[in-house]
Amino acid sequence: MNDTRIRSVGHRAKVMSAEDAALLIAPNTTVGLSGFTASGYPTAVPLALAARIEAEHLAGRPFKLRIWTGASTGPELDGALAKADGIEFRLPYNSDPTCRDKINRGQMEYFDMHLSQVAPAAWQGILGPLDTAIIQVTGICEDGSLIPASSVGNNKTWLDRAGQVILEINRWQNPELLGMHDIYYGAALPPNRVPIPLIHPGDRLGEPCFRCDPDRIVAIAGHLLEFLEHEVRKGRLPPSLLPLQSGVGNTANAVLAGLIDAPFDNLTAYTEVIQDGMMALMDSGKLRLASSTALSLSPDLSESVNRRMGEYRDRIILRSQEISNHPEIIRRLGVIAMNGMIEADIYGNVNSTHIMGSRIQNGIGGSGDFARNAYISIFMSASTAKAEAISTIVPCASHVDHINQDVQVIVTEQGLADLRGLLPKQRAKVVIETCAHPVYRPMLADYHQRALAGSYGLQTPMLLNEALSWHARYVATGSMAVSG
Ligand code: 0RQ
Repeated sequence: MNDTRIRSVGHRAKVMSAEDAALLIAPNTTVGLSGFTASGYPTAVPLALAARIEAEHLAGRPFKLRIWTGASTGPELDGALAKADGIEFRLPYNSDPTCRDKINRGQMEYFDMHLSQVAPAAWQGILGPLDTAIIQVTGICEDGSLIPASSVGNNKTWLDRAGQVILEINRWQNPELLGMHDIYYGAALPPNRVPIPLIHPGDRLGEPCFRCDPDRIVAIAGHLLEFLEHEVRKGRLPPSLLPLQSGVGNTANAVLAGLIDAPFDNLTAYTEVIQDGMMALMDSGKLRLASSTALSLSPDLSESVNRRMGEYRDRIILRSQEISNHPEIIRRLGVIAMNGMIEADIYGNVNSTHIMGSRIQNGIGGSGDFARNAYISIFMSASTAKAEAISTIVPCASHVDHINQDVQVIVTEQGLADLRGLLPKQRAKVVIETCAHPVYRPMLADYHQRALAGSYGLQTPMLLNEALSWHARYVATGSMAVSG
């Protein structure tokens, strides 16, 4: 497919109808939509959502949403959702007559805020969590960045804060819009607030496009693909690879879907959960069969897989978890394990479970079964979390689930570190140079240099008083970065 509006292959694999996109939105959740006046607001997904809400109401099921926008929008958004009686709460500015009527009758809550204070309030969390962003864009670049439409409003914040993102492409707006926008990523809450360097009305401070989390995932998949192709060329992996294992979570799921573009055929999987990404790989014909203990699919995919279950019976095998995760079988088959992580330290010790060393996220699950026994054990994550306030590459992991001996490859959107055969000091150099985010890379390099000069021992250099200081700083200030 040669779609000039969607240049990122990873995004092309996710194209769906407005009706299917509307199914991703659950009742009683908060949705942040693009739009500032009747400009740059999505239409197809809100209309499909309004139809869905009407159908739910007819079936006697309540369905209301909390709606955040940039300012007023148009009839296909505010008007349609209000007519379907689907808006419980709305902010900020509104000019839609149906909304106005419902607000004045006490049937809709309306929070009339200063427009400049909406994004900071969303960042402070005082408005509650944002579940979904529905953003109109005019295109998606090769690297996954998003070309804005004719309004910017709160879109950057919605994209940064939302749990899931639905993009609607406006194919009417001229592609020459690219370059008109200035998307500034330097705004921060006190005490990290710094002057916004806008001196003249024509100053450009930021970037022409929105960043969006999935492009990190597309990049991770790209690095992984390159690595696997390299291993095949070297003769260390056969052309159909070895059985794949893919862990739980957003990253592992999306990275697997990204392998659709891989030049490999006849793939197999020996894993413990089959998520949407693996089904996409199977539907593409790349994945011949998958062995697992569970189908763990999103609600809308469950429905279509359930309808076609007969087609999958010969290609999916479900087993007890003592077999799906059996160390001897994983070792014998030579599984390529790909698991998500919370953080890794510069020596390749991986934390899969604890935020800042003490707060449990999920649990170790099957990651240890696979990591220790895999032919190649890969851990992946975006290089930062919480809007760059946290580096996922740290001087010292705040909790260790997978010791460095069980971790052969670390990959972030920045790059892939192949740690096989490297000594601790060599591992640190490669991890810092390839995986760390540019904001944190110099800080890590500086730490490592000073550790090399002043550590108690030189096998695995460490500054005892500093090793966990990044985590302590985050807990104290809300950021691992040193301000000023
Ligand atoms: O927080 O939910 O508040 O937004 O952690 O992060 O990036 O969406 O990652 O969904 O891929 O999950 C390790 C948890 C990764 C998963 C883990 C925050 C981040 C977000 C989720 P929000 P992402 P993923 C065998 C494999 C252990 C079990 C396993 C997991 C949330 O992969 O549970 O591997 N693994 N099983 O913001 C603070 C950091 C952070 C961070 C991420 N460094 N510091 N917060 N987050 N990194 C299969 C089975 O066992 C079934």
